[in-house]
Amino acid sequence: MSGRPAIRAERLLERLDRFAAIGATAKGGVNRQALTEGDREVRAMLAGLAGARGFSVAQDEAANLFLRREGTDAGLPPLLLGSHLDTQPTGGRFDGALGVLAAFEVLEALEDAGVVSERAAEVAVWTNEEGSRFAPGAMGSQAFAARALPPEWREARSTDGARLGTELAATIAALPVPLAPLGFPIAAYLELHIEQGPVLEREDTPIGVVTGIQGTLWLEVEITGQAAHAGTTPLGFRRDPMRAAAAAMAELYGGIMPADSDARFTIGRIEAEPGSVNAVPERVRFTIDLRHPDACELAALALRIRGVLESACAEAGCALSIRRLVDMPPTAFPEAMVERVEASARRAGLASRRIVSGAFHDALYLARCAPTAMIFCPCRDGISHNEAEHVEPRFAVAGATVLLEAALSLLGAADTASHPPIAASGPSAA
Ligand code: HGY
Ligand code: MN
Ligand code: MN
Repeated sequence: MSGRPAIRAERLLERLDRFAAIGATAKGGVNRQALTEGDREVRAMLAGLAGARGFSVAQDEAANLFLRREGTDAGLPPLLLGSHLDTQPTGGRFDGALGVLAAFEVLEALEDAGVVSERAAEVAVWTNEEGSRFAPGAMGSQAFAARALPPEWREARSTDGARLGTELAATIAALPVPLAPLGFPIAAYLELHIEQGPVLEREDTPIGVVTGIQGTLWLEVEITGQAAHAGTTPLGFRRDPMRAAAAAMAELYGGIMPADSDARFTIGRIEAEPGSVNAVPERVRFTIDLRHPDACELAALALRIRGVLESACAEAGCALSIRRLVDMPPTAFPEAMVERVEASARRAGLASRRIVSGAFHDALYLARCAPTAMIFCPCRDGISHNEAEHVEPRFAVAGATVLLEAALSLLGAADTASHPPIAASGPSAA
């Protein structure tokens, strides 16, 4: 080993700029939605960088991409590091991309230093984490953890009318590399991500040690009434789904978040059919994103939402249907992994604090496969899912440094008596 592995800040920061150019928006953000040409372009770019370093590249039938640096024992489950490269429609340069490029930087740092590890280390690029073009989110990591891709997902239609199965096939075909199995044993999983909230920046703490992820429900609400003439139809003759939706929304906005500071209630998308200025709509469809750290509270809120919608629809003479698009229960990461990340931050000389993630991440599903941990770094004003998303270079490098330290400890390639490498037997409470 030629010297201790180290993150090369300029290489990481240059990559972040280069990748942000793919799908760059006029306002300085990124629109690189899942399984679009931009997504395929960055996947190819990363695969090229991996090939240039002698790392092998593979992808599975969910188009999850794997870049592998071999260890001495190919039979051992690898250490996996990763995140996602797809973005929101008006996304930022760092949500997902920081985790992927920092993970790749870790592999390069190991290679530069000639680290010999028993286990392979792999970077995973998970398909469609955002879920904004095709629901559900965290699609690739869910399929990996379940070792199956539900057939009905392939028929999912995007907001721009595309069929998921078609886009998935095009993405896989665009990168002719060996096919990886959908799901395979891994020793542990690490993910670096921006906090997407204000806590770390407010406390000027460079590292967040994520203890878990709150629960998330996505609902698609459809209210059906009767289309009618806007000018000639008196109130008593209307069955107006927009009126039902507006009444329910007012009650839910007024009653959920003001009453519980841990609850998150968001209506991000709404559409009316036929969508004509002078016709009472026949149908209104909107999404609800509901989150809570407590599973029971989440379930209670979901029941309350259904009740409010049912009474508003009854009042307006409309029919109601609610489809559950995403149901992610709250997840806690193993204490041993949390402590390992804290020890890694200490070795890197960086202050850290424990934090629960308000956003979901692919790590939520990897936690079902192996010991999993997440590292957060601050983002400016806590802004994310916004083109103004920004991370100070020093924080991006700090996060990557802790990711490297944690990887070294798990690979058994660091002087960490306190945290021995993963037992050779494979996944454990590492
Ligand atoms: O919605 C989320 O929590 C994630 O950022 N996609
Ligand atoms: Mn993300
Ligand atoms: Mn996101």
